[in-house]
Amino acid sequence: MRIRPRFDEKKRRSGHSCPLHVTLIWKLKKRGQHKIESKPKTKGGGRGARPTQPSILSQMKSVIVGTAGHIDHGKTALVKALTGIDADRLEEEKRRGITIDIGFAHFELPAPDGGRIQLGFVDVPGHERFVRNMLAGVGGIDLVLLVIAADEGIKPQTREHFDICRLLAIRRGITVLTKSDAVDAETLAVVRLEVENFVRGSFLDPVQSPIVAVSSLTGAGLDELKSALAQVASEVAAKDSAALTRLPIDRVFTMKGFGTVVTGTLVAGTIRKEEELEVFPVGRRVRVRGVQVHGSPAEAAVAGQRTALNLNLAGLSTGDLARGMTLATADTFHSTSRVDALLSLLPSAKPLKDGARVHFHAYTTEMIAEARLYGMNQLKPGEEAYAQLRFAEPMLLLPGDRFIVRQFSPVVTIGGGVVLDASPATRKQRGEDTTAFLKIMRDGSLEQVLAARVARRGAIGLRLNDVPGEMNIVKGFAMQLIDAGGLVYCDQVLVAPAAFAEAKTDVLQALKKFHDTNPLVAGMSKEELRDRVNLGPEVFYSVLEKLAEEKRLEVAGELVHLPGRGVVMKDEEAESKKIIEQAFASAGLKVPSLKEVLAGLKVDKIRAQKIVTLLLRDKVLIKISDELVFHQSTLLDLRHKIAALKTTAPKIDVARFKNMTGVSRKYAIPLLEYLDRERVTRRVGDERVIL
Ligand SMILES: Nc1nc2c(ncn2[C@@H]2O[C@H](COP(=O)(O)OP(=O)(O)OP(=O)(O)O)[C@@H](O)[C@H]2O)c(=O)[nH]1
Ligand SMILES: [Mg+2]
Repeated sequence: MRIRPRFDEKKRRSGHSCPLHVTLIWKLKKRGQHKIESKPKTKGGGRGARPTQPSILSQMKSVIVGTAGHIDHGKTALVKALTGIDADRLEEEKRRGITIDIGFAHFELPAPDGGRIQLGFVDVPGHERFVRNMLAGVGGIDLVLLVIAADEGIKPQTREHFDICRLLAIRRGITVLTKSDAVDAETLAVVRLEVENFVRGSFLDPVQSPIVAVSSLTGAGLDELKSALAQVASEVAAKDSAALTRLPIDRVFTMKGFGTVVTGTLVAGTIRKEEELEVFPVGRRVRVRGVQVHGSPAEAAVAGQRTALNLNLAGLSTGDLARGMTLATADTFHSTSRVDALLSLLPSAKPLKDGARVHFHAYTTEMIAEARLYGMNQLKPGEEAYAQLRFAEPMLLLPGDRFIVRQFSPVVTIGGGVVLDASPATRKQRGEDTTAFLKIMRDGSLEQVLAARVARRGAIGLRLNDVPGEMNIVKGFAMQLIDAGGLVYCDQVLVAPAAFAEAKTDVLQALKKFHDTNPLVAGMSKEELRDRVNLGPEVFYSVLEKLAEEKRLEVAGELVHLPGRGVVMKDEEAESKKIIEQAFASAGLKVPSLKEVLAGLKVDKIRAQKIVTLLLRDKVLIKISDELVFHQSTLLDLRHKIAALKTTAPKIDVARFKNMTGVSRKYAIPLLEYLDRERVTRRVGDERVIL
């Protein structure tokens, strides 16, 4: 079951719940002051001026910062104090003074190296009832601000959000002690100590990650926080803008006059105007009419940027899109209903039984899943295991994607993990070595991963075109890996050397068996052989080619045979030839059908047919119609007989011919026509004149 948050429905109806900056830009555009195609004045210098240079944007490092922490600890206030933007955009949020759904803001900071860093903020709700919304926002972030109010210290959602960050393997962050103005210096020092102990040994360990005390009210500590942010953001590994594109959708709405707009954190790749993307799991294409990055029109959005796209839906309607879907590079990926993963259970969780149902969250997707544990009946708290997650509906997931699982009921975060294989083998293909395979997926180099992915498919192999999608790598890189991997190319299919060798052995064995049971036959037809060894055409023909090259078999037209086998011995051929000839010679004019003669022979049909062809070529047998073949001596006799009639009776009709020869009408007519063709007779009305 796909769970669509209520707010999406609300937004679609009201059409005005997009963030302020997006609304503003699109409104300006509507008035013609700021066309979506036109360039922002600050960059392009007005109409007709230099085009916006996406390269400038892409050169500036873009980092997504997420907030995390307990309700009311001052996350939204902090984002506003840093960026000037109120990320609480819903009317209900403003009324209740709490964040309900994720909100967004952005600003730029001077980087320590003298350049600039673009920071996109995803502000999340702290309320325990909205953890699922928090999860939709936190999936794409690069660094986290773990917000802890100095006057309250560590609270339940401080722990839960921190667990989530660790399970998602967020690498960097800053711990922010907010509301420093609300406590005295002594209390602040105590809280700091408590917090230091809390984060020690994690990615937020004070050794590498600062703990900064601030007051959003007075502004105290904000400068220190900004320079810490610039420092950590400059150290964070940037998302890969050259990778295959993925934009998990977090909002969908319509703007009057502009149509459908989707927003999300661009987690990989680049999206350009006019580009076509595929919607997952819908599997349909849409076209990008316009791109906005952090609220400004752009030629392109690159990974690490908050992105809004104005879409041409090409037959879809706005209602077909929702949070949880993904826009991605077209014609590359497949949605999946099951993934193999490494699943970790939090020490605080209850044991997880094999087959248990959980709430699964990855990027903006939320889905019910069944967790099938490999090789165990239950997963203990604090431990990890390989598991297959089976979803109620397909979605786009790729190796390396992190996810969170929450207990089915009551709903609390219990664990998470990483997708190792989004195209798992079926039970039949799998055999016993799933664990070994998943270990390679987890720890192996990309070359080893590719080799294992190819090898597990045996002689079926992996299609070249499926490598990028299955491994989430661009084609050029896939080709490099393939070239380095010692894999066998079978046209468009990759096969492991061992499987190729096995296929070769199978082909040779099948041929040998064929020759043993059909000693008089020249060879086995290619298709029959392929059928026997059960290989796909690409692999089969590559195997044939290789074996022929190695002179271990020979291909003659459509037939394949082992060297020195499948050639009929001279005397055997002669014997068959004699039998056929005899059969026709002794039959006189009352010849049997060719089929009957061939069926009576011991030699193989194809071979016999060949001998008949030879006999016809040598004019030992003569074909006078599609059905009738005679021995040449029989026809010669007939010609003599007819010629001899000429002196006594120069004309002959069908009845007389039948009488004379003793054949039925079925034979008489074709024979007379033959005689006409041979100019022994000439037809005149119903009679024949003997020439
Ligand atoms: N004195 C003081 N009050 C603050 C500070 N920061 C936030 N507040 C107040 O704390 C309350 C909650 O702040 P928010 O920023 O909404 O808290 P939040 O963490 O975003 O809350 P949720 O999003 O609902 O989880 C508000 O009334 C703020 O005015 C601060 O530095 N000092
Ligand atoms: Mg808030």
